[in-house]
Amino acid sequence: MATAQSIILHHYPRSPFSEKIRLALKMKNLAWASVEIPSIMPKPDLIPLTGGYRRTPVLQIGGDIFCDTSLMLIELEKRHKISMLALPGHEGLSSMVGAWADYKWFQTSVAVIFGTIGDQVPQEFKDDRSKMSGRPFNVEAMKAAAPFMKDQWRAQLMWIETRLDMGRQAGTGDWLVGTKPGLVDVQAFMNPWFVEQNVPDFLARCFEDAPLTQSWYQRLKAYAGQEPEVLSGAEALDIARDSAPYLKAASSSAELRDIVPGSRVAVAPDDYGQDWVEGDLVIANAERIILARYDDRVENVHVHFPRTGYLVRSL
Ligand SMILES: N[C@@H](CCC(=O)N[C@@H](CS)C(=O)NCC(=O)O)C(=O)O
Repeated sequence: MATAQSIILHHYPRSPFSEKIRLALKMKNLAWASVEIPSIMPKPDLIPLTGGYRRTPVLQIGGDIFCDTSLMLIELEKRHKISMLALPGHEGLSSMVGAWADYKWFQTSVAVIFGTIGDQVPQEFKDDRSKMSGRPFNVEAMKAAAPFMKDQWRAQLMWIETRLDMGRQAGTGDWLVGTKPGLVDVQAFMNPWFVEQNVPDFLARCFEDAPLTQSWYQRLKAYAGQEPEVLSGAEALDIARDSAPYLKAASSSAELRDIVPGSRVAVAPDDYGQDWVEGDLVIANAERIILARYDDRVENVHVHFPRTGYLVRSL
């Protein structure tokens, strides 16, 4: 039975960013609960938790809501040290690799996938993504760009192959950093997974030139982990309502900006889906910003955002 301490992931099966977190949960062998959310708006059981953030996934632990996979990985490591993924050599580097995988490489994956199977995408999905990005979801343009994007995609996959090859030659292990898999591997896993789900032949073709990456990918995919407990959106909202956010001392002492605990601020992603979440500042530092929010359905919650990739403004 899920409780205020449970890890609750709000996600949908085909979401690549969610797969990153599902992989980390499997590698850490953690118990978790799963709430399936829609892949397009509206998301009536998610928005009361986040205050407007609509991206996927969202992680909930009681009355604490974590937006963005980069922060979720940090939080899971903080709360559950075993099995450790923030291994020596992975700190900092995993965020750098994540920033590449989440933006540049991910955009290339999107172009390859929708340039190949764009005709099969339902109109509602295209309309939703056009609205979210502010750009038309143009299948014809994506089809025309697909051959160029496939070159770009494979070139990035080959960075992984190079890294693994160097490790093998130096005898330092067959993971991206050393002899055990950690956060850097988790960050790099998402794009091959996303491509495999949608254009498996293309991934297989790329693996012909990247046998070490294929083996690395299969070893990561083999983690079984625990079956999640399935929760409804309403059950997750009840858990948020019945639990208090984790108590933390308010602080913004290291801020570059004039924002102090208790002041009204708004936060939004800096790329697309720029829905501003408003709240009272609890903590702001170089790693994260925490907003206290009240919503009739969930009462008091704390919403956590990473600083990188998120805009903050005073209200
Ligand atoms: N920086 C975010 C990106 C998340 C993201 O873009 N997720 C995609 C799906 S995998 C998304 O939100 N799509 C729109 C949606 O699901 O509503 C993160 O790391 O969590």
